[in-house]
Amino acid sequence: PDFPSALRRADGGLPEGFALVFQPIVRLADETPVAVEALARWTARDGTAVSPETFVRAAEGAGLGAELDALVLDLACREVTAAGIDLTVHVNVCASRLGAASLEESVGAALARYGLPAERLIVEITETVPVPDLAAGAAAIRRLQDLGVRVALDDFGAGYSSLTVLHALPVDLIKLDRALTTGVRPDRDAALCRSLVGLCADLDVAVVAEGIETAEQAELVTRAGCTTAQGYRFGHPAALSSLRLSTLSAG
Ligand code: G
Ligand code: G
Ligand code: NA
Ligand code: MN
Repeated sequence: PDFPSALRRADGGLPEGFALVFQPIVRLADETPVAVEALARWTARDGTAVSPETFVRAAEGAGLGAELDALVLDLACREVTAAGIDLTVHVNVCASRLGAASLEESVGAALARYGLPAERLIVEITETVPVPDLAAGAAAIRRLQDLGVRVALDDFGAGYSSLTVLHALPVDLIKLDRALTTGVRPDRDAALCRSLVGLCADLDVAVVAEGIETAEQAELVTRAGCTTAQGYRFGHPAALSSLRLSTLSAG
């Protein structure tokens, strides 16, 4: 399964076997969807479903990170505008791509091409590698914000995503990693979530709790002060057309 070749062959078009699925992000109070996260999927010619970790890394390794970002941004903006509904869309971008001029260009191009208002797009920075230079990363985030889009820190509290990063990067939103919301250590989960929600409120940073699968987990993060969440309890990643779009509203 060779994703870089498929991406190269596609030459700006859609690589064979490539698609986006979308997962709802809901307001906890009434479980109304307020946004969707676009998640890339690729099925190789031999029928193998290759995980995004694998094919995103392969694209980056082949020097095609910019092409992949452009593809995902274009397709996500195209699909949400075609759905004709006022909803916010989240798109994942690797931390290593933050600061690339091509990222800002691709964001601007996708918004302009489909007439999607910038406030409807949130760029999630996924730290599979640490942000190489925090000062440069902060400047890059400000340039994205100057375009009118919001920037989120994905998987906060796991991996490289630390308080130092939150200190340095002027993000609009953090996504609390599911390691903190499992409920396996309910007292610790609740204390950490409550503190992080309070901290983020002081910083004027929004919070989405990730990985909510059960009513107990939803209750735990709600009691800890989270107002929005994502997870299998509210919906699995699926084709945008199969989500209950009539219930989606801007958020
Ligand atoms: O959808 P799933 O849980 O399999 O995603 C696994 C990982 O791949 C997640 O960390 C997610 O952020 C990442 N991912 C999914 N789609 C994309 C994408 O379009 N671009 C990047 N850079 N990462 C993605
Ligand atoms: O790292 P990021 O948050 O972008 O990853 C999104 C990934 O998390 C997607 O691949 C999605 O399939 C997965 N995911 C979404 N909701 C849940 C959940 O409730 N439980 C688990 N285990 N994974 C989830
Ligand atoms: Na991620
Ligand atoms: Mn994400």
